[in-house]
Amino acid sequence: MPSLARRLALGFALSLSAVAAAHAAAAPWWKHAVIYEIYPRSFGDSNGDGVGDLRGITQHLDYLQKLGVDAIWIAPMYPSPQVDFGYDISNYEAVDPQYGSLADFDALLREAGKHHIRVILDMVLNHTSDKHAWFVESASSRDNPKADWYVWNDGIDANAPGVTPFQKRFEHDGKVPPNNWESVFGGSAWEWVPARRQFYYHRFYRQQPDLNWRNPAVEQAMFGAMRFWLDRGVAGFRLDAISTLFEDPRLRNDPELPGTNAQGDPNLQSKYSDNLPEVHDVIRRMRAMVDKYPGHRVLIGETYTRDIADLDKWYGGARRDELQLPMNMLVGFGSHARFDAGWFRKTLEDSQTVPGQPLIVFDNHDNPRSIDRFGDGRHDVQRAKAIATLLLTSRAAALTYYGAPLGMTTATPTRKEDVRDPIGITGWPKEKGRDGERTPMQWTPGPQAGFSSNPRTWLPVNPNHATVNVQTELAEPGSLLNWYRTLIALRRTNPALRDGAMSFLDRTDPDVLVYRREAAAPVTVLVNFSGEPQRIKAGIVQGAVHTLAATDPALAKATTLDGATLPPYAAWIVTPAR
Ligand SMILES: *[C@@H]1O[C@H](CO)[C@@H](O)[C@H](O)[C@H]1NC(C)=O
Ligand SMILES: CC(=O)N[C@H]1CO[C@H](CO)[C@@H](O)[C@@H]1O
Repeated sequence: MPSLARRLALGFALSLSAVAAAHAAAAPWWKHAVIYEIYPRSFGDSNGDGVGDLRGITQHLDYLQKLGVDAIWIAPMYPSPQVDFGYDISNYEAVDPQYGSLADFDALLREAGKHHIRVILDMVLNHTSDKHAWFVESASSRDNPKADWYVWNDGIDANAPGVTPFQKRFEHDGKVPPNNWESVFGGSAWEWVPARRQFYYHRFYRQQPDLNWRNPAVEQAMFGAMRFWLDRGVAGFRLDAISTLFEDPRLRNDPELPGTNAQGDPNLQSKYSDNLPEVHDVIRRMRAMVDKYPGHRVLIGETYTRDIADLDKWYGGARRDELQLPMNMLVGFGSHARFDAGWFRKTLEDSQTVPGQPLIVFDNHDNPRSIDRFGDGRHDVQRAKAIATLLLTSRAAALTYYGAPLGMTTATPTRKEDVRDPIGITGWPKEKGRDGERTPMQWTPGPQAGFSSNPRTWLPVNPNHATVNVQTELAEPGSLLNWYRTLIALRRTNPALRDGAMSFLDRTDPDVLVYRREAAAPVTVLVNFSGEPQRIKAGIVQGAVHTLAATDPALAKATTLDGATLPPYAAWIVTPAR
């Protein structure tokens, strides 16, 4: 029979764990999530046409569950003329027939639920396709019901003072575009429509007219499209190009910078066409709309920002009433990003200063794969393990991209005739496009890497699938894929890795990054970025340690850090031995 003191202590311990359980139940799922981006053309081809589809995703849910992902984000699979591979949408409330049907989508959602995987959709708000019924109507005259749904402008007289030679290149009927704004994909951002004798604005391709978000009807229509998918059960949205929703109402010229871009146009600073404050009002209303749904639906933003202070705004600052997870693109894509302990110490430490949960990103469908950006050509897989360690043991939600956990590499086309990405066709050879990071998923060493039964896949399968593939790597204990699985399993269960504050130890070491995640049983993460001889400094973790994970199995035998050496590029995760 336990003593009174013991019973009290027991009761106290019980109520503490009840509090912890209640807290865990209250913590929204996305806070600790591993989110996996799927490029639907390239993940799994169920019908043998050489292009991936929704059923191809459903067929591979077992793998995603085994990897440990909490949610998949599917890049646009809506009907689209595919001028920009799905980022030009002609109907927001349907599935493109080449990817399947709405019934296939509902089946995917259902099956994903059985695998404890949530589904997040891409929402492209900056523009529609020029084939969308809204634009067709808007472009037909100046006085139709949707006349004001896009950004229309009369242009200015071609001989007006201040008109630049660049503007003159786009003259129609004596009129030129109202300013010097450029399309991201080359040329003027203004396109002439004879039926209206006006220009419309398009930040991206001319087939992607920008919506006029100053018109409340546009917001209502877009929110309606989002509700269409929320009602079906999606867990949230990744908002594409969110910083570009609004343009300067006075349409001032963007300042010119020296030199020209890949398309041969003058370099500009997007001062008046990007990051305008009005976008935050829309996001606050969107968040309120999404919050009406149960189950912690999430808004994730594609937020390329200059610095961490800029990122703060996307959370809604201290109010935190905008995006739950604006992407931190600075750690992985900052202009000085390199495989260097000092770089990651600085940017990961910065990442901890935002008002909400950070979301770290190293890979996506728009950039060469991180294994190539951070590799040196000889230790790429070792370095990729170091990057995976930072991604999955930082205090952050983690975003990964199909193929990254395998170490799939960027396979950029070498001949112009092989390019599929329009930006690579117009920008060749300076800009070769984004096909390299979009090649078919590598499932097996067999034909077409198990992606498709069709030898003609929409992009060629990377020949390295002979060794870089799911089947082979699952069977190899030391593979990159199994390192991802180890880390994901660890971050799911370890309280320090889930919620512990992140503090950086030994802030001056140029080669070794060491940080601690605080908790009753803290976790220390050490990553060796170098080949320079140097030992772990004494006293970083005192006393005996227990290894939670290590890229080099020999490290797991060590019982103390004192005197231990990390092999080149090794990662070691320890906790005090009990
Ligand atoms: C990091 O790796 C190098 C070998 O490349 C080794 O000489 C050095 O001692 C290691 N650093 C630590 C702190 O273990
Ligand atoms: C930042 C950015 O370019 N985001 C997206 C907005 O739309 C274009 C054109 O469709 C996409 O290619 C981009 O990914």
